[in-house]
Amino acid sequence: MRAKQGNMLDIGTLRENTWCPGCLNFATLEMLKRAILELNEEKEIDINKTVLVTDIGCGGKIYDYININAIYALHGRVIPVAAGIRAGRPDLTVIGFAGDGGTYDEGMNHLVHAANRNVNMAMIVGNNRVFALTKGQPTSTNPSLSGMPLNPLLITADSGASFVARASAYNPKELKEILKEAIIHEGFSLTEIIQPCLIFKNDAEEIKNNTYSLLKSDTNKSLEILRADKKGIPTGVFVRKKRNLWESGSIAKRDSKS
Ligand SMILES: Cc1ncc(C[n+]2csc(CCOP(=O)(O)OP(=O)(O)O)c2C)c(N)n1
Repeated sequence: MRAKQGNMLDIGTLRENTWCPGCLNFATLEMLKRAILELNEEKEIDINKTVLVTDIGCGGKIYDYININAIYALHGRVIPVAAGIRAGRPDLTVIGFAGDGGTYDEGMNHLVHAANRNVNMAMIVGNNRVFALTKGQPTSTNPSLSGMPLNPLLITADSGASFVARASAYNPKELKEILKEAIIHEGFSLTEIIQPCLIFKNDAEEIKNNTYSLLKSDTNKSLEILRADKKGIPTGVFVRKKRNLWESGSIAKRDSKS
């Protein structure tokens, strides 16, 4: 049973929050709750037909703090679980939520294929460039790992994703706006939230100084800038297009041919 707060539902929980004090995950939690509530009010989604699939990790603990239908997936396996839900129940709005470790390291194969098949789900990734819950090992977006950090936004765009975006946890207004669009986008959407890990990779100043918004720019131009800029951290929407969906109908058609 959800309580009403003013005119809006309250989808918080009474679970003790174990994130570190000041963690940027608090900003993301608040904006994700507001995005879901506003979309529900605007009748863009039905909150009772919305499912959150979360990973193991600090970010994944968001499962405990949002009172909507949700499932904890194995580490790195948010996307296949979400895709399975979507295949069986195409009437549901499916949101995946994970860290960069789970999505871009353990789960990279799933990201590439879900983007390529255009699975109709919204994947949200908190990118703090470390495996935070296991105490800060570098992930593949971390320059200290190989000297050549991956840019998963480009990999996902080049895999055919129909929506690719990045927001900063330091710009909650833009974050909420992008999350709302990503959740109702028809097809696969990736939204990366750039954030520091205040304990194991505190590059808060670097993020604040190097982030700039392209949200109001044309997506083709934004994607070009994303490819070219190796130092800055552009935010905004880099891909926004319509493609055929991977739905139960298309799986059935494929199976009947084999
Ligand atoms: C299959 C598997 N491999 C490894 C682990 C250990 N593990 C749990 S959380 C985690 C790190 C999560 O990092 P990330 O996905 O970046 O999320 P964050 O904690 O930074 O939010 C790891 C390696 C696990 N639980 N299961």
